[in-house]
Amino acid sequence: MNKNINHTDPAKNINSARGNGGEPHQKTDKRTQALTTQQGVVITDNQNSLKAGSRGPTLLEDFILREKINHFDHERIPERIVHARGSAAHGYFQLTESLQEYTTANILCETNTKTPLFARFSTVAGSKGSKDTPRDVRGFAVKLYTNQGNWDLVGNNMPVFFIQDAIKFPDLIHAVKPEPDRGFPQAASAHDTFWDFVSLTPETMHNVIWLMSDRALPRSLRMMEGFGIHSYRLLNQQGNSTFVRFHWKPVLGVQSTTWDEAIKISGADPDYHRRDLFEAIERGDFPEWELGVQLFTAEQAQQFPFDHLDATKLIPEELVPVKIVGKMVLDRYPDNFFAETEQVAFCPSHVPPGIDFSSDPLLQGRLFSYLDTQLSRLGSVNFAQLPINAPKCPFANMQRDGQMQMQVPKGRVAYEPQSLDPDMPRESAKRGFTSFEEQLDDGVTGRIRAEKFADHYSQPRLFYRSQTPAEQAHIASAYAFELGKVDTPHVRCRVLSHLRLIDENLANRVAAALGMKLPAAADAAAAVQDLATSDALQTIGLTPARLTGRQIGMLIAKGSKHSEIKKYQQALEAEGASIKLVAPGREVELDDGTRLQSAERIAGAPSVFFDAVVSIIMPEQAKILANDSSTLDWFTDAYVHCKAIAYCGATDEFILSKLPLEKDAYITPLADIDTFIDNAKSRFWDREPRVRDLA
Ligand code: HDE
Repeated sequence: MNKNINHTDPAKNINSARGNGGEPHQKTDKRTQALTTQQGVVITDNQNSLKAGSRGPTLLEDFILREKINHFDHERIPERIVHARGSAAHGYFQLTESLQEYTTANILCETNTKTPLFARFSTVAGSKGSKDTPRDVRGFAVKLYTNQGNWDLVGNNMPVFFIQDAIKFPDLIHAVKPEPDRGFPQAASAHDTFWDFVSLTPETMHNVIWLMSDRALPRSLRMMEGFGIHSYRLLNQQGNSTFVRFHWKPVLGVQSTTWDEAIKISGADPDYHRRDLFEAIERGDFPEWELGVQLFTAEQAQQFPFDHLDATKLIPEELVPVKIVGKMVLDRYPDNFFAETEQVAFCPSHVPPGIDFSSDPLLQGRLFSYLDTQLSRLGSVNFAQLPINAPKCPFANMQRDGQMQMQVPKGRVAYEPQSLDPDMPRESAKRGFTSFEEQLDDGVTGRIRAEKFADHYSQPRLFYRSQTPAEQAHIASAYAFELGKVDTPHVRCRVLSHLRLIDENLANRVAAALGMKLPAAADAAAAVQDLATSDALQTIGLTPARLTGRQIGMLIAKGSKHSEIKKYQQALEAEGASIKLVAPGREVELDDGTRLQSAERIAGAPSVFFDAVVSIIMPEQAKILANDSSTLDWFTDAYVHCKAIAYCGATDEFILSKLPLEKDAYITPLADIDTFIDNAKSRFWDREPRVRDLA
């Protein structure tokens, strides 16, 4: 952790010369290969274009310049229409419990196979360069390179979706994206068009309340649940079908930031989640999730108080338990962001034999959309040949040609049936993909929604009533914040009319925070049910009281006691925390003369980056830091974000005493290390009503 300071500059060993205009020329030597054009021609000078005289115009003849600039001009591909901003990692999946009884998919039957995978996490609404921490749903897409073909489980970090039918997806996305006339807001749902659309579309109410909850503010990508959302089918040897909903459960538990933190993080580090994923993998703290399945039959489904083909409905774990069957580990960051994270193409239609689709109308639309979108994004039907997309099991077919064809097929046969080439691939009834033979009960074609889809409020009510009081306050405050950004009064009013059907108390809180009168309740299309609450839907309830995966910020400065620093480092690391040293500069001389490198300057590392903070400084430095606003914010923010703080005498005397904070059980002197360690495992939510006027 205490990296040795190394000031050696490797550039000194490079074979470098200066050119006519003072420009550096780093020349190849025995170790390095020569720089070439795309055609393999070695380049003599990568600093100067070919000119008529040293001060004259550039010559068209310079094919080296033209090739380089031409390639550069076309470096970008269209970003994803949704989920443009993402971060990914390689890893593997290992099954712990076979589902052989239910499916023929090897990945769900073979416990001794390690299946390589690539997982990409994303925000939905923002552009590729937008911040990591908006209030948003997160994409959770996993490409599993199974030995029977790729399986893309393309899900989200929330178990439900906004709409019930794919035909509404373009409307939903157009409503949430920047408004077309003004081109803002970026990566935000807090604007009129989003709330106008959702307030006129009651089926969105369930996902919207999840969006208003702390689930939309993950602390880390490593601390999110993933959900396949739709019901899929598992098919066994006999062709029997069992419905399944897929869950990814993070080993670190579900953890979130507060809204105030999320806003400040996005200013201080727009790459917060991406950096966290990268650093965790670099440290060897490999993110892990358990794969869970909810299995149920069509007969069971008929007893549910909702239709499971409706993607706005979750199946409470109390109704159908989540059976843990395997584990995903992410152990390698991509080598190249573009080639892998950007070019990966997920399609829910990629499933191996033994996994099949349900008739969920949203899923059915997705089966078309994802394949189709790759044509605009990757530009060719051959996108599956890119290394990140290609299966890792044998594959062979007679599809041919197309832009950017990478393969060189041999022979004269590219059709089937054929009798000229005995080596060409043929179908296999035994190993091939088979669709479930569903007996359809309603053979009439029509644009008709299933009747039970009309229940729009029972599950949002279930969700709200399942939350702890702190989470309910966050939800009410989120509605108030978002609606506070909506200028059109009738839109705000319409949202309140829906909230009354979800929970009268929620509606009252939001109306009061907005200073508005409650309108009449909306007209529900179906009776609202009081369903049994479910603790599994909480966030705070799912945060384990552990330090593993948490990050502690430690403020040190000139003359800080090395022995104290070590004591805290050792104790915290033993509990699984990682520690970042924060200081006025990047190097610090301690009391015993040791020079330590800090991870960040305090001006660049606000306490919103950390789960708890420790301050070990001497009086002289404390006096200086007491006049530094970033230091004062460091402690104030840790306090208002309900974090544990361990302080030394000088911090107390010169800094804390200046701040409007009340010493409570989560603010402890350095000597009380055990209490700090216990406190740092969670947030002190009891402090929140004293520091924030929540709705
Ligand atoms: Fe997507 N979605 N989606 N979506 N979605 C895309 O595909 C679409 C839906 C999800 O990391 C696009 O390759 C339609 C539900 C994720 O690359 C596009 C509908 C869920 C990702 C598309 C939905 C998702 C996408 C954009 C309604 C959760 C990012 C680029 C029928 C279960 C994957 C692309 C990645 C991406 C369409 C609804 C999750 C346009 C039409 C429900 C995680 O094809």
